[in-house]
Amino acid sequence: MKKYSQVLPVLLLLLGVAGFIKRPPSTSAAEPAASKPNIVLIYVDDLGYGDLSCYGASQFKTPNIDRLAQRGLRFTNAHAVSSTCTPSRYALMTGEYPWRRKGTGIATGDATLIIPTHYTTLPSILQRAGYTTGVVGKWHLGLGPQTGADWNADVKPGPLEIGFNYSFLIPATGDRVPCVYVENHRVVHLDPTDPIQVSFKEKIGNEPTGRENPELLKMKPSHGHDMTIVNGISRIGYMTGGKQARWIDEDMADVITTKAKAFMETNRAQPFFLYFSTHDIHVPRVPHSRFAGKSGLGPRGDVILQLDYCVGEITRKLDELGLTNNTLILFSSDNGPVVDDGYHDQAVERLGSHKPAGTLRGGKYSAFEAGTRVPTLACWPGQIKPGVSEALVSQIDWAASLAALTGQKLEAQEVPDSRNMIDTWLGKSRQGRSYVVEHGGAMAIVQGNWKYISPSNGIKFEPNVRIELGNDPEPQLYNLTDKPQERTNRAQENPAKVKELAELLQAVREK
Ligand code: NG6
Ligand code: CA
Repeated sequence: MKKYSQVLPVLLLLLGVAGFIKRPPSTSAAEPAASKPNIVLIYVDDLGYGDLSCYGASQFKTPNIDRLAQRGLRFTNAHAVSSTCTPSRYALMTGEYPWRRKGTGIATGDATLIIPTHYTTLPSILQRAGYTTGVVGKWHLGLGPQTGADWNADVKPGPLEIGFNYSFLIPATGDRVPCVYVENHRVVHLDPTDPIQVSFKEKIGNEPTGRENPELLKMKPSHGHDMTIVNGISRIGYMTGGKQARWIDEDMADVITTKAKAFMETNRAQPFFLYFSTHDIHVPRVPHSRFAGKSGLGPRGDVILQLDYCVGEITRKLDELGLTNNTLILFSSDNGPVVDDGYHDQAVERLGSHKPAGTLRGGKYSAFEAGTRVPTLACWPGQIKPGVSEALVSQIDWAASLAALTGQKLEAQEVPDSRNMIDTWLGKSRQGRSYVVEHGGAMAIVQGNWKYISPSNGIKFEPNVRIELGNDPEPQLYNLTDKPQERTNRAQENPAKVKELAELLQAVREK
């Protein structure tokens, strides 16, 4: 053994001299231009176009996120695939439009895995490229087989069956039971003598609910969210058991950020992909006491500050590990903003002059621009030139773009709606997509300055959340250069454009 260790350095030296020691990837003609930076995707929940100081918010500051914007590329016309969570995330993972597949609407807390396990996914492509892949945070894509997840045994299939090597999950959203973390296949801190049961159909067990025992609540629901009470907050759905495993909302941001940092530390020596999916700024908005009351806008503003802190923790960890220059950070949101999303949390009363959607019309759930146009940043020091990109881009393209970045060839059926736009994401090109499909209640398509929203009989205004949904039985055509935007319907004066965009949308839908 000793002899071997003496010989080894000499051998390595000789090999090195001979040029056999592995070099960083070069871009010479002989070698493909693929590179394998770490990829950290920070995916925020319900963050609106106007919710960050780098996108014009002036009532509070988001310095850590702003720093990503200053050091990277800030997109002004980047879109989530849908204006709600599950369909956007489905598209992000599969590179397939969610409206092509049934069952991809907002998932309940007991939904089974909605991504077929034989699909090629964004994480499985990166695994193919040699990455270790991890998801930490909100999942909301269902867990378990068609017969339903068993929360007291192995909770699978889930992320580990569709391309992740590690997972630490909030199974659905914070406002849905079961209110427990799932690490890889297991509920964390589960006591087998106190098994978990979940129902979204009827009350089970005899625990208090928001409807029956409002006096027990520290935050009352404004609509829905009146079932089992966990940590003083009533949720969507009923659960019993798992008392020891239940999360404390105030600690959630710290818990998942700690897990995310640990994942990066553990995998520092090889390329990793971290999908860090924050619970903030979704309801229930329950900041840690460090942030409570700090924004002046009530809990909604406070959890934006908390989110900003978490982003700072991630970037500080990358600095500490010496990985900053070798890491591509993508930052975006799954859909646009909502102020009252079901709890009396002072979001409406304390909003003041803050504009969660900036100047855009609509919000979460909407086919208007604020539904899907979201803050989006790409930061990779030394590789991405800082600046602003007005290119029309969509998260649907992340799968194929990251495949291209990491040198992975794709078959036609893999991530079928995703296109390689890596040069645009890295700022080498300002050329955007020729069109982007937006999926609110109604379907819409943007091409150049024009936006068409297909006729829809849905309600125009959702009073609970106070959002204009973009539905109209008549076709809508907007010139996006009009100010204010999406106010003047130009369909009647421009029937040719309506026809052209309606046909384009139809062609995409039928593809
Ligand atoms: C809605 C919930 C809302 C939120 C949303 C999903 C009610 C009344 N409203 O049904 O609070 O949970 O679903 O949000 O229950 S998302 O960002 O995950 O899509
Ligand atoms: Ca969301």
